[in-house]
Amino acid sequence: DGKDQIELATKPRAKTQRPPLYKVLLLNDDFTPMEFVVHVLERLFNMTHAQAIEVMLTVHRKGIAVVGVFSHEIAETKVAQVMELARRQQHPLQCTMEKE
Ligand code: TYC
Repeated sequence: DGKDQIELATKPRAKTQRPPLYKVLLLNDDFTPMEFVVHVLERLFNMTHAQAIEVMLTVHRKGIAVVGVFSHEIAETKVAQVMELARRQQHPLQCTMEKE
């Protein structure tokens, strides 16, 4: 019947390409207030207050943590937004991105 032909005609040639994802990482420092970091996580990463506290404390204890995973463009925007909020308040908070 025609079913085999349809399957042959639509057989994928190679693994489907997915756009690479990027981890957005927040770095600890000794000066940025905990409340500011919590605010940034709530505001830019759509975390609840409880989630934001938990992630902030992970960064504080471990030195670094992933705060989200995004497409390259969104990750770049998030990093720029974190850095801009920190700069405006003169906090040394650092945020970076890394291919997953
Ligand atoms: N270590 C900072 C303090 O004790 C708090 C902090 C947490 C700073 C997370 C940055 O990404 C950070 N005030």
